[in-house]
Amino acid sequence: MKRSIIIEKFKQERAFLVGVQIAQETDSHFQEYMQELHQLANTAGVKVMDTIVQRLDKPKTATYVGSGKLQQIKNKARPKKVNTLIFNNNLSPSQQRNISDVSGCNVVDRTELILDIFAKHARTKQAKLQVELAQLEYSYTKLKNRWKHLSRIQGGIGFRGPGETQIEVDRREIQKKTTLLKKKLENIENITANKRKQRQKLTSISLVGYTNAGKSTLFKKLTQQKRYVADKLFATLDSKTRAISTSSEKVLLTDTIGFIRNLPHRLVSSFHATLLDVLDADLLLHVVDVSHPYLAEMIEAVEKVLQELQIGDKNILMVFNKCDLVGGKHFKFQKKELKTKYPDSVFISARSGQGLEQLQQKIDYFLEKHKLFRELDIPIQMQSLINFLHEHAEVISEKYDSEANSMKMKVKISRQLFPNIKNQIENFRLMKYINKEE
Ligand SMILES: Nc1nc2c(ncn2[C@@H]2O[C@H](COP(=O)(O)OP(=O)(O)OP(=O)(O)O)[C@@H](O)[C@H]2O)c(=O)[nH]1
Ligand SMILES: [Mg+2]
Repeated sequence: MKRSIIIEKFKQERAFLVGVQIAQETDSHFQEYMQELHQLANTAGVKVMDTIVQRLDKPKTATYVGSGKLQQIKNKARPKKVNTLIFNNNLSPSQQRNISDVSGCNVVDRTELILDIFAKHARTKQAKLQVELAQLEYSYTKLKNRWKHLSRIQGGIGFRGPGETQIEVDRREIQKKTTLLKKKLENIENITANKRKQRQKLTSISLVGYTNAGKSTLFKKLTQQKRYVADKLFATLDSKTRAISTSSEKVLLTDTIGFIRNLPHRLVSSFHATLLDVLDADLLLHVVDVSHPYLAEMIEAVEKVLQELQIGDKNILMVFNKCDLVGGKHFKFQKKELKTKYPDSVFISARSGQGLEQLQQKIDYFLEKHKLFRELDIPIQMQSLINFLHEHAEVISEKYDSEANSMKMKVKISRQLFPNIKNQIENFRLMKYINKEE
């Protein structure tokens, strides 16, 4: 008995991918989207037994695919021992229930599949809470009328992970739980915000981009740090920050979660805390897989999330990655077009190292452009601040003023650093003045 339960648990889920190609969608675009769904299913550990597609003017309201097609799916599923149907779009609760009733299979939509991957890949407490919140938010909107369906099908994609125990409680319970989770996340956010504040003294750069673009590979190359890299979607959920040295100063580099097309707006907000690192950065490196046939769409998806986070106007450097995979006349033409559209872009291969020097030069150039020339008069007692400036700014000249007992320094310093330094000096002077008065 016990053994059979264990076997059941480790038995791989077998699924059909189901897609509706609507009238205005081209074949190649549809196929690419289905391929991405296939990759998502693989990442979730599901064995894809077949892909079933139907052309329609628009999806059917009741069952998404036509009723004849659904019967066909049912007939095919049984002999292949398929227990799950994964759809290329998001489904309404009633569609999900109807399809499940007819087919007898577990029905999963694209967002649920993505959330399942999130649940599997979440490592830190914060990421786990964020996934749980995202699952709750998504199930909340879909919960109505799902009881029958849920009581019959247990486990499987969409019901795994931290969210599963909450699925069967009622809406109010879910709301209560959501509020609690948000509070817990807020607490963690406060702690990370404090850490961030401490780090704020340094200029920071964040890697953003579509999932699988090569952000972690580039992070690894630039920091020489170990980082999980995989040909999987959403390999990275937790952000990671490390210091790197540029030609003139130390800066912080952060690797972040990847983005994907058509994610419900609310899910982005569940990952707000993780994305704060992105919000905070002085420069974003937008990593793009240049070998992807629909890279313009990937770029657009990332830009859309950045806009949702209201950081569309940040300094962004486009980094076209995986150049080792492309070549020939067509690429030459494409490169020219991209260069015209994004004059501030670099072409690299994070894997082979090609173009990394040019990327570093661009980063240096950006940092230089955003520096200020300032003259500072620093009380000699603030030796640690003087040392700090030697490490993190370019000291052009320094002269000891014996009368004022201070160091007169001419520095070239980053815009981020300067207000903090100025404050420190002013506070020191103020405290000295107050102490004197007393
Ligand atoms: N050929 C080639 N493959 C690359 C290059 N950079 C990354 N890859 C591969 O692309 C896949 C994804 O790389 P990651 O660095 O994990 O991508 P990511 O953007 O961090 O992905 P997520 O964390 O899932 O969002 C891996 O199989 C890498 O080995 C490159 O320059 N050339
Ligand atoms: Mg990654």
